[in-house]
Amino acid sequence: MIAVTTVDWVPPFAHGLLRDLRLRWALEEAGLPYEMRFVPLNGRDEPAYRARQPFGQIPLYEEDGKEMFETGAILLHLAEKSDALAPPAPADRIDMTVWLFAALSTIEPHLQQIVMLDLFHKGKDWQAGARAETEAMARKRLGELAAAMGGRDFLAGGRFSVADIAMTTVLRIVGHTDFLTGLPALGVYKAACEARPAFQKALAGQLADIERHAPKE
Ligand SMILES: N[C@@H](CCC(=O)N[C@@H](CS)C(=O)NCC(=O)O)C(=O)O
Repeated sequence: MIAVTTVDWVPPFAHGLLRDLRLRWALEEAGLPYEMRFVPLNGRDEPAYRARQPFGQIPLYEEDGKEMFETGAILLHLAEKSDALAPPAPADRIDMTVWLFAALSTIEPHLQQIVMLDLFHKGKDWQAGARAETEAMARKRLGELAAAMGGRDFLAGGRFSVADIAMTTVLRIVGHTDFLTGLPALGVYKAACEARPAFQKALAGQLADIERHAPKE
């Protein structure tokens, strides 16, 4: 039995971006049954939740009583479980791991900083000063990624894998910017990954769950 815990609701700017999307997408691609569980947005500091997730973050993954956090670790675990999520050749699986880490540790931090500045620290007096340098660094990393991808459809082994789930969901973080404009290698790649039925189902599931838990006016 697989269960994914996420927050019950978030403000609109985070709709379609919550990281439970990565796990929903992988599970849909793999055809593995799972259930969603919900922690109140303000309940993540409760000792009971902290005991399970030391940083109070989502998502939390549970499989047959074993719990995991960190989406990268969980995606790699799922890649071991399903041929739909990883290329078969050992060398290609190494590439998959490399690119998953590239997404989460080389690209994501810079894009996440943009979100922090644009959405969480908007209007603060120091925000404008930090924004230009942060944007330059994010654009530099995205340009490097586009050059490395060179128009290929997938990151590893010539086929879809958890590396693409990580990278696509990371690229979505700056959907409110024009950073991908002028980088067709990334824009086309992201759009193709997002067109996959499993992604569409996962996204619809996240949005429906958020809507269902929306605070009553
Ligand atoms: N590195 C973690 C990041 C998880 C994360 O940042 N989750 C967000 C929601 S999408 C969260 O819980 N943020 C609240 C916080 O960091 O306190 C992972 O990939 O699982």
